Amino acid sequence: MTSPRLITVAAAQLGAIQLNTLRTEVIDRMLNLLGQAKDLDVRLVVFPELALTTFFPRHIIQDPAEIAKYFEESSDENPNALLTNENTRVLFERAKSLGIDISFGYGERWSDKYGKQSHYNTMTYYSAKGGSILAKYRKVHLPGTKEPVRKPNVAEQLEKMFFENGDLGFQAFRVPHLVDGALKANDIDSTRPSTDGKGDPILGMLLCNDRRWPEAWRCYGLQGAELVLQGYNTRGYAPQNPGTPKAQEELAIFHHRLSCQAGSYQNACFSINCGKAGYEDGGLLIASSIIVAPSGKIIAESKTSDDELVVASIDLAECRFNKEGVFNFGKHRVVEHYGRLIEQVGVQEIPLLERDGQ
Ligand code: ING
Repeated sequence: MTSPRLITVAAAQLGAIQLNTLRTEVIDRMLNLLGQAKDLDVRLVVFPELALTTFFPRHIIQDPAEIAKYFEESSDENPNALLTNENTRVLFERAKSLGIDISFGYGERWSDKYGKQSHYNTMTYYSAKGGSILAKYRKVHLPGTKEPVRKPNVAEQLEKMFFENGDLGFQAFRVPHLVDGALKANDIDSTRPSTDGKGDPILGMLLCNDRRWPEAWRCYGLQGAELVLQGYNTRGYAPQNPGTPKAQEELAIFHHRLSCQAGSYQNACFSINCGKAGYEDGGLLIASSIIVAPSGKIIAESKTSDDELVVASIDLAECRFNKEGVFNFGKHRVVEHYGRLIEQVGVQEIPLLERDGQ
């Protein structure tokens, strides 16, 4: 018998943001979506990857002052500067006053204690009740090229130029105040055989390209994740790719759904997958923000390519069925045969066959 762990959640899809769109304008749009969420009793709102700006890695930008415009500062001395930064503080203040947890992606410029600066494609999780940032994720799987391709009819994807690889791994975290009756550490006693699935919800974060990699989902699955939050900016068309614009967009949406549905199913978790959509600086981004159940089924999906709140009431207890069944990792994983997964990076084709008759 599992008691319900109910929570109403939302993906706050954003329509396009142009290069010259002011941060204040974007944040007003985000506040508007938060207001809509409040009216629907939503407790957690997820915004896209790089939610505050255009998807700037499609541009070749080399002037450091220009690059700086797309990043939020934080440092070893002030790791939670995001809470008080001029640009972003209003988002957190509103989330707190509405009692809604928020998670969103942003460009992070981090200064370590020696003053060395690093740039990351980052996602934050803010707890409204606690009034604090609970977790930070830095994108691990950066797609694209480190150098611009600089060819006519080639859409640039320069995340490897703008960002360093995330250095925080896939660390799941528990979020208090989201479900009623969650067990706490000091509730453990010998009469209770297992607290699995009974504590505060276990969450993880992914950014865009990460969702295509089963290893990333599995790292969260192995920590008991019940809900994965994922923000994306996925182009629907690139002139260098095969197929008509329409066929390319359909395929991009197919791969997006396939990845999110497989990740959720194979790790028996819900996922909230939130995109930036529409024509941004002339490039098409797919919409299809989706909330996925542990069955792998899509339970809510955006209908437009604009700012749109996609809402679902979910019961995290539904994760138990597959976590205790087909994907009970403790019972069914066979790790002695998985060594290759971490010993090897690229493909090593097996040997060629001998020619016939020799
Ligand atoms: N963007 C893309 C994404 O994974 C991409 C890049 C598109 C990679 C299509 C592979 C195929 O959706 C981001 N922002 O990671």
